[in-house]
Amino acid sequence: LHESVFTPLENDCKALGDSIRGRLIHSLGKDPRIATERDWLHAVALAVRERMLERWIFTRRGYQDASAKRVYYLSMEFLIGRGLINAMLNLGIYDATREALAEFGMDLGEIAELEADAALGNGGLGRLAACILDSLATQCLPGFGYGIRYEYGMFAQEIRDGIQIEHPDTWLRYGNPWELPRPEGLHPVRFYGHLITHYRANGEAQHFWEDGETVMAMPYDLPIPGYGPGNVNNLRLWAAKASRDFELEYFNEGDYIGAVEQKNQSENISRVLYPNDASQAGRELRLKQEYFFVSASLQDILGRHREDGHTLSALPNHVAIQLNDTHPAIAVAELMRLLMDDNDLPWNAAWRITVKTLAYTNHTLMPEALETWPVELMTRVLPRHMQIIYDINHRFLNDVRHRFPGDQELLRRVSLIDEAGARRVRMAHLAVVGSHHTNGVAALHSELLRNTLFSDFYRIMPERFVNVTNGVTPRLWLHQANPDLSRMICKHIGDGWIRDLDQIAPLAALAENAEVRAEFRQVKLANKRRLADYIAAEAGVRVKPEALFDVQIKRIHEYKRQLLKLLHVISLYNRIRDGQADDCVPRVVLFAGKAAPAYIMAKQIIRLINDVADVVNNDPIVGDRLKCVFVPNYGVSIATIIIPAADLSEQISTAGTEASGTGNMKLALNGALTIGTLDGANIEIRDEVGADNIFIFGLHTDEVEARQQAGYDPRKHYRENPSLARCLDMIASDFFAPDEPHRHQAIVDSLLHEDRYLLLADYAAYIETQNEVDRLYREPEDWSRKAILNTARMGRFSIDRTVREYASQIWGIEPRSVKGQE
Ligand code: DL6
Repeated sequence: LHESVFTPLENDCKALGDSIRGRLIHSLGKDPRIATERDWLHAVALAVRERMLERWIFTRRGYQDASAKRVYYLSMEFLIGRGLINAMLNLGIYDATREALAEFGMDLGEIAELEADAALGNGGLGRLAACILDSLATQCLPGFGYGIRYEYGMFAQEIRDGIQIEHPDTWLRYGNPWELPRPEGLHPVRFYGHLITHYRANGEAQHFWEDGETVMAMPYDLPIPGYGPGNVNNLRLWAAKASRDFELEYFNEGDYIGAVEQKNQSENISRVLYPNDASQAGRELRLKQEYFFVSASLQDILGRHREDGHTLSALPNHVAIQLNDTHPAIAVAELMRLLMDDNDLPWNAAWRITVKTLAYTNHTLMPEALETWPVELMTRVLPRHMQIIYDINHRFLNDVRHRFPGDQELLRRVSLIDEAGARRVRMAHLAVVGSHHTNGVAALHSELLRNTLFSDFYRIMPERFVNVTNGVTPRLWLHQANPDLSRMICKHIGDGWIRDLDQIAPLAALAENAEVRAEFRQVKLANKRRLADYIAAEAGVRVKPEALFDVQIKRIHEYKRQLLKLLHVISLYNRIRDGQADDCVPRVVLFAGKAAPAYIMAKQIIRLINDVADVVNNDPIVGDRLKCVFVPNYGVSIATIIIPAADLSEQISTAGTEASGTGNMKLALNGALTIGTLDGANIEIRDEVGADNIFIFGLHTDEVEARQQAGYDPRKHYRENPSLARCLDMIASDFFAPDEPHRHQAIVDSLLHEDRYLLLADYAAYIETQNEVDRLYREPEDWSRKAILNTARMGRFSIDRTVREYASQIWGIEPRSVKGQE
């Protein structure tokens, strides 16, 4: 009986049309005569979703029946973007669905544009999490995401008079057709309260965490379809709901309004994503968000483990949990608490299980991004966890003392508590000590972790440190975003590369074929036309598609050095005005990215970019030789328009600051040439594409450090380089801000007096390398050969390789394909 309820749906145009009509009328209750495009969007999404759910159920069954070890990816961020086209392509029903819609007189392209991006992340870290989910499902690996269902995701960015204005991201306003609410699967999460200690007859202490506030975590499930015959895995996002007990208490006291206020208060936990990238918010609500989703996820995981009939001591055999940065690092203390307080395990057993189950990925070396929480705050919000952290620290430091006797400084440095000033808990230390592996996300980054940030830990437990270089999903970032290039590649070498990017390598031989190069240029030009139309509509600037499209698209941050790019723009502008730009090719310089709302300097940089763009774009002497555009509201969907159209990819962070970068991979995969420093994954990209097919410039990590050690003086470069001095003087004067003369003084001051990221030191090399870029662009055959080689040599940067490395080195999981069960 149970098996006969499954009736696999057909995927032909007729069946899809029937489903779409059925969902429109029977699920949404809409009359096709008056249905809006958005109604059709929801109807199609439901019709597509129907085609995932049986496989989703079979996937879960398959893992359970095989008693497969699972990985749970705990991340505060999942930057997924839109779901519709991705799901259709992954399920292989794109063409049939488009045709079915056309029969109703609807255009799939237009409808798909109405879907809101699920922008539940800031940037690299969140997008990596989304790529990892795609890969787990595609490779039939038992892997699930756990995160937060933010009611408001990443803010929407408007540029008004050159200034960033933030608007709330109301992505759920029309509902989310992909999610399945599971109100029956609530878990309670406690905050505040106090501890009571009882002593057993044997003198052992038993701790009870009592009172405080309880918030309920309610799960919403999002099916994640793999590409082709892949599995359908699950992303479970938690929303905060007031607990019934909590409400009743107030209602019984007759304080109706008070009850509603309190309800709102507790539900605020999942209200909004913190828009901080590479800096810590440090607010109580943030700590509560972190604990909220960690506690709910761990309760869920332990519950499933029990249901599967396994003992707790066998947890590491069946479960791996990956902490995406330190945001979920409280998991170390929470797992200990659940094992000891709720399951009566002794410390040593609980500790063995915890360390063997958890692993931690670090995504940044930036000191301002490393999470620490005041001991006072942690004690108040999570008193039991603070106590457990003290215990972990005590035992860990005893161990270190034993192994390195007399080294007080070492103890101070590795302690989980920073004792300098008001005491703080170091979450990165907690994550390293409480997990079996810590990984960086590119070779250089992992080396720097071992030699700088975690050098003491590396000395103490070297076997815990590994590297797993990031990757990107070729499904979204080439096959979906760049359909013309995808078709062209498939025509020449087949479509195996979509599931296995190593299979794109044979394209390299075709780079020698003039016809293929011409075809490649045609595709690029068409993508540039599409972007030019978008820019005209969204930024009001007309650009020529034949120009070199030079893009820097990423969060706005001083270390990423958007200002260095802008100095190049100003220097080009000066050369044009001086009549010395004959050797320069026409360029369109595109910037896109959001600034954290409280990051004043980043917002100032956006304003300067727009001020410079205003002058350059409206100067008749310049014409089409140079355009500068800030594309507003950068996110996943806009990236899919920009990346396929890029000629030049700017990856110019100060060496030693960008952990990896993944935009660098997406752009190279789409045949953009990189201009970059030897930072993050740029180094590995150079190794793959060959030094002749990338533009590398600037100081190396050790040189950066040496300059800083020696007392770096940015004014020296100002004095010695007249072109640089001229650019800086123009910014400092009223040239770009005639209505407000000193508007950009703070930028110039920071560059001349500190220049923390050594822009001025790298300026000359950067300009010289940009001149080389110009020279090569004048040779379209050479340029396109190198561009094709970039695409062809990106195999290593597939997220599938990344995930396989995690699976074998860290998680110990294996593929379980469920195909054939339907
Ligand atoms: O690992 C993904 C991504 C890296 O590629 C970037 O280099 C890195 O900056 C980014 N980090 C973040 C937030 N940092 N923290 N914490 O997005 O991770």
